[in-house]
Amino acid sequence: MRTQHKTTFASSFEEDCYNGLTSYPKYLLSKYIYDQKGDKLFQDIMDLPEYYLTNCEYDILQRHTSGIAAHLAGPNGFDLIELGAGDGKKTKVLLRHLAEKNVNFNYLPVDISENVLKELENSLKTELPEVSVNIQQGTYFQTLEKLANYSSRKKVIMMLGSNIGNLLHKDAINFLKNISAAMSEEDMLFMGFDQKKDPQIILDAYNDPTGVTAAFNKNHLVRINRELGGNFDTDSFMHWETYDPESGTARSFLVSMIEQTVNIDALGLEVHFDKWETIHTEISQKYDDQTVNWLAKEANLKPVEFFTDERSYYKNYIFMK
Ligand code: AVI
Repeated sequence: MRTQHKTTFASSFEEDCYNGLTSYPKYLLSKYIYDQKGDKLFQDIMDLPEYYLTNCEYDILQRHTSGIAAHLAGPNGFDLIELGAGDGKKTKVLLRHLAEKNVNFNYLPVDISENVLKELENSLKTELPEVSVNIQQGTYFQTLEKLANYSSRKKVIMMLGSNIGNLLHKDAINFLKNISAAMSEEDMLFMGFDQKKDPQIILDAYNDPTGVTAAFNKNHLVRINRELGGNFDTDSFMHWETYDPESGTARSFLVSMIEQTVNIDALGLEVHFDKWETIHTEISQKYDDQTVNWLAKEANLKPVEFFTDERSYYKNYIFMK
């Protein structure tokens, strides 16, 4: 590996890749998996029979729609702000119910991708034309700040998919603190947390036999090759998943099956891999009530209710300040 330190970078993607691949042990940040191809692979993951998370949350929203809606809707209506709205498949269950019950609410889906938001807006126009939709393109916290004075009504901030699980606990606490700072006393946070369960079920969810998850993980390398002029041979890396049932942390790795050197032109970097050397690529944290209560307390939030599926694989909690 070259020893001189690069100090100027054209983007945070460059800088983060440089830092991760010159560290020991090596790592890459999971947020960079999601380019167009990564988004598509994640959609495919959500359709896998092994990836139980999506169906569990869908099941919760279907079984407990009226209970959830009763908690979220304030007496004067409310604004429903969804962080990371995606295709809205799960959210539409709730939106449909709220519309049928004539609840007075606005739906404000937040996403970094204008495309995703436009598609969601168009699908809602045909499927649920009675819902008032106001798309918000931007990062989560910039948008929450911008929406602070959007209306005087109760705000419900919603984040589905156990996306918080991709953060280390200290980062999750900061994330929740930022949400809490955007909430007033009557506001609510509705958030999904994947739960600890039979460790084999978790390992299978992140290591499907068809190799979709492996391709998703290797998209890190594909993206570096395309955008940073890398020459990773993706076949010489294997996807590897571990799960620690005590901490509840599932960890994804790419393991170099041979000794090799990879060049990344845009970073001016030669990266050496010993045989079986690893790149840590993602964590997917699994929770129990004790851990969720602790995270909430650290972030100045209180869990006031939760909803779960038949097997208690997954929980959606409601938090207030
Ligand atoms: C987006 N996130 C919650 C997924 C998860 O379960 O950690 C990403 C994922 N990684 C591998 N499979 C799915």
